[in-house]
Amino acid sequence: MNNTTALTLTGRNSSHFTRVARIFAHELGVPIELDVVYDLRQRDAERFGGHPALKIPTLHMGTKSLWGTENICRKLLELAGRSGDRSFVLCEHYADDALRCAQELVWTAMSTQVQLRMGIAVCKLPADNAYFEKATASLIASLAWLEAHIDEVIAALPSPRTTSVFEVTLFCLYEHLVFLRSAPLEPYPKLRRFCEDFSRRESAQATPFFMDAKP
Ligand SMILES: N[C@@H](CCC(=O)N[C@@H](CS)C(=O)NCC(=O)O)C(=O)O
Repeated sequence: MNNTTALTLTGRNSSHFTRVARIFAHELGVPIELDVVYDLRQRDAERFGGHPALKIPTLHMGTKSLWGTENICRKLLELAGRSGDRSFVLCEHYADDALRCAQELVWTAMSTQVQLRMGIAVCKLPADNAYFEKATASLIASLAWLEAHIDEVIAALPSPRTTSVFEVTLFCLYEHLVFLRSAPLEPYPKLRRFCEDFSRRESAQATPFFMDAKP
């Protein structure tokens, strides 16, 4: 693998996991082309860039592929020749338990959002099923915890830094909730302020959420 190999990301413009990888690439100055999956209900791994679990995103580097958003962020740092650059804070660099807990809640909330979206909006299952009601309760409680702890968690990140997996994932989670209007966001003013600040970055502005229209 050399630094001139073109990179492609199988994903969607409406996907918060995809956006995490794209923001990371942008912050690192690594060009990456999006290969859009138009229908998430498909059952053929080839339609998901070869991802056996039928998920997005997958990063393609010549003949090699890598899936898992966190893996992709780590790989992008390597590809940019900046593995040792601690101004990009990966999860393995966290030294604080509140920060580790917060990251776990953000990943979980992102997956819960997928569960709700795939189940209710895409597959048209009843929203009042106990399965989705529990998922919604989990999402709301996670957001409340993040709102209550965001100051200490941000303070626990190494400084100075360019960015961190925590900040990028929190931004993408919150913006995705705004985009899909899937939860009332009034109870979380601190999360909103954090995301307003983050949204001024070029990387955020270059990767807005929108629904990909089938060609
Ligand atoms: N653990 C995976 C999760 C990826 C994920 O859930 N992606 C969503 C889109 S944002 C997806 O593929 N949803 C389709 C499905 O769940 O069937 C990662 O880190 O990349």
